[in-house]
Amino acid sequence: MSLTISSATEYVVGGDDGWKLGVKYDDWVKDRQFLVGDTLVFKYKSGAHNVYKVTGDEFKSCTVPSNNSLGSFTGNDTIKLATAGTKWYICGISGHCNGGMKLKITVLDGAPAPAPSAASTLFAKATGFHVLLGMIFAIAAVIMV
Ligand SMILES: [Cu+2]
Repeated sequence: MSLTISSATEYVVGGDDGWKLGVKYDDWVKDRQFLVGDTLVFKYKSGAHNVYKVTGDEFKSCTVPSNNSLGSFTGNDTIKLATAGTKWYICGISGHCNGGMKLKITVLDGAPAPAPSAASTLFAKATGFHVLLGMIFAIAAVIMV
């Protein structure tokens, strides 16, 4: 069991482009880090596309599995990344996977160590300064009495 502090992220696959032909999904994946607990959302015009979770071999050969492992195709298909490892998704419409509608991501286990935020560092400094200020006033008060 690992304790996850950060909240889960929801990724709309392809960003504003969504799930369609003509999007370079490798480029979209490059700058993102996927963690267990995050969610993928495939957005597309219902009926125009679909989403299948596939194996690495099926991904390479663009083979559409006979079962739909993602449930219904609504055009707003949400997938929770439940386990770490490499995940492959393709569009099952004929020719679309070969046309580029294929997504490969690596899901990492757990959250990265949270870096101390600038705000909390500032707060620590401010607190230290106030303690110092308080001591000066306390000393001044003693002298004045
Ligand atoms: Cu498609």
